[in-house]
Amino acid sequence: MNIRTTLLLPLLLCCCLTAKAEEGSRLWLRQATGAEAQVTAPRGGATLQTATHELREAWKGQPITLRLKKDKFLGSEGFRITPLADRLELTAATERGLLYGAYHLLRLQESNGGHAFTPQQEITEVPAYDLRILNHWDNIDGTVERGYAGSSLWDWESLPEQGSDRYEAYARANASIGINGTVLNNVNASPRILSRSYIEKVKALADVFRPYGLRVYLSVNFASPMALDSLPTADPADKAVARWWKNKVKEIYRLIPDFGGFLVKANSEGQPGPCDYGRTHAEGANMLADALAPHGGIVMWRAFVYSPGDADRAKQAYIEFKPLDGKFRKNVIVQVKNGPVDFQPREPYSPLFGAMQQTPLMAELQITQEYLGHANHVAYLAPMWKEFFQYVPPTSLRAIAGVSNIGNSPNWCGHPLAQSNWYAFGRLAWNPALSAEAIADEWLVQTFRSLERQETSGVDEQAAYKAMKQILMESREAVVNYMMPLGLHHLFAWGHHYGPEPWCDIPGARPDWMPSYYHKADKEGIGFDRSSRGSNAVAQYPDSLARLLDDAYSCPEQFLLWFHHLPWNHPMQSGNSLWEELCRHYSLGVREVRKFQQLWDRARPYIDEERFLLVQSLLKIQVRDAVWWKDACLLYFQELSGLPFPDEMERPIHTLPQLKQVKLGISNYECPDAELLDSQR
Ligand code: BDP
Repeated sequence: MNIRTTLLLPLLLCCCLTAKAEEGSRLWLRQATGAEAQVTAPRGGATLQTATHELREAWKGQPITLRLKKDKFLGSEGFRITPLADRLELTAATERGLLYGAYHLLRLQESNGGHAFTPQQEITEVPAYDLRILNHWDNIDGTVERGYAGSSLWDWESLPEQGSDRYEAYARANASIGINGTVLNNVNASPRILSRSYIEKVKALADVFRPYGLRVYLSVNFASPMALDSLPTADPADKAVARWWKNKVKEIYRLIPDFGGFLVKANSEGQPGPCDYGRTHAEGANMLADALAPHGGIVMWRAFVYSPGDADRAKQAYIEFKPLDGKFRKNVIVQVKNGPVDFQPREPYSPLFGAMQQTPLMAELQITQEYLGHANHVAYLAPMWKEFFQYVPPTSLRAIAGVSNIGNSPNWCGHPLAQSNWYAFGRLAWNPALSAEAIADEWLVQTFRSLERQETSGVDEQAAYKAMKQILMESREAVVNYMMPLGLHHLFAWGHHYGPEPWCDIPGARPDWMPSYYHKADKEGIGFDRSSRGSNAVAQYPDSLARLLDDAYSCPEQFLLWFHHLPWNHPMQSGNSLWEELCRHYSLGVREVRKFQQLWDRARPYIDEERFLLVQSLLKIQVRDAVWWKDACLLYFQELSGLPFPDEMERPIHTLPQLKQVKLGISNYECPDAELLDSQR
């Protein structure tokens, strides 16, 4: 062997072992095509053709027969897979059911390492909710509110004339995980979305999405009649206003016969609404519901309301909406954020769930990581959503919405691992009983399985998957630890909600937008007293839970400072004081992310270099940010507590004055890149 081959050999070996570079655009749908499977299907529409096509292209197992068969149990979207002696039978009552069944089979095949397999038993799947919907906070100027993955997918300028491959790829990805609705535009809605020219653009998208069972919905601005047609009022009790909405709805349905309906943010954060005219949320919602009802459309009316009054912000939605229970039309669903404040890394559930027995409710979850490190930090959110379901039984909900994390970035979500949250949202909306672990397993193998290597069961490779799964499973808790443990919330910097600013105090700004409103830290202690001695928010929860939360010694420690203001020396279950325990959590958060770096490196030989390196570099940012969070919060709180850091705690590497100077000049809430952050430090 000469010197050149000796040098080249490791390089060649390395090239063979490393998977081809991938930018992540294929999401979890990377299966090989050209399988030419034997698929028999009746004649049908575009949805059935899509199902047949997907199976023909990728299914490697025995022949399949697709059958449409009335079946009450399966409803309009369920399916059944029956193994017969010589083939599989996939039955459903509708073409959509068959499409979901086809994707289910392909998912099982991929989970089997991409090898042909035969289900041993009959499989029956029926979605838990009829409405599994993404909310895009996309503006018509192409920006995305709280979006961290580039600009909007919708190129409004070039629609309706021009399409994009991405529109179909988007619909297909959603169908593959059972998402069947999409609200295209921001809840802070421009009235222009209802102008004739925009409805035509929306129609063009609806036409692309339809074969994939994906319906379109729009967010509407309650004052649209005034903005678009100069009506003098938007009062829901005004006949001309109601007529305007009826006509507008007719206009939409003429172009989009299966249009889903409206999502409305009203009288919230400056948006117009019925309360501007002394009417209730129910009166506003019902007026729109009456316009939509003849066409089968629905209204999703958001309960995200709060004003800078005296009442604790966490109590306000309940105070305003509970008295309206039973007053909404049948085709109204009240959409409630999972927690009572606003998508914090950890919140208790919103007490509105369970409080409105006569009103259909849907949960609004946030997939985009507005408060969990944007697209820079890994935070797999399925464990957070499962935590929510522990308190709010899935059966008590009518539907599920998720605020999308999708943009026009090549890998759709910015962070390669953030795709798992889009995926997990869809899977949980279909079946909330699935475990976060099982979803992580499914997603990881479909997303990272080497397409070149045939065998996937090597011991080392399994260890790599285990490492990646550990990152996912521990990531959300790590974020909670380094950002706001023990029930702390809203310590974010003004505006962008990325970095820490527990000291933030902008003269004249709304107090309920300031961190000090939430942490209430002073010389004596820290936390928001929502017990019966404080704002009494606990009383909005069912009695037995309220009693548990009311007592600082029985309140789960993960919610402690959400419900209690406690002295720094309050004894914790661990035997530590509250101050020591806070220090311990912040340090733990930093250590956990450092561990993610090591775990990630284990996956290197088994995944492609492009995604590997991107995640590796993002983890560096995450570690830096975790240290930033820890130092900022602990140095600031230490100034108040006057207590020393526990011996074993890793010492800060910043000073408080340094950190107070960090100002991320983030326009449109884009996350900073490492250089910007560094130059800001
Ligand atoms: C907050 C966001 C804001 C949204 C608002 C909402 O900061 O951008 O408009 O929620 O949900 O989380 O309406």
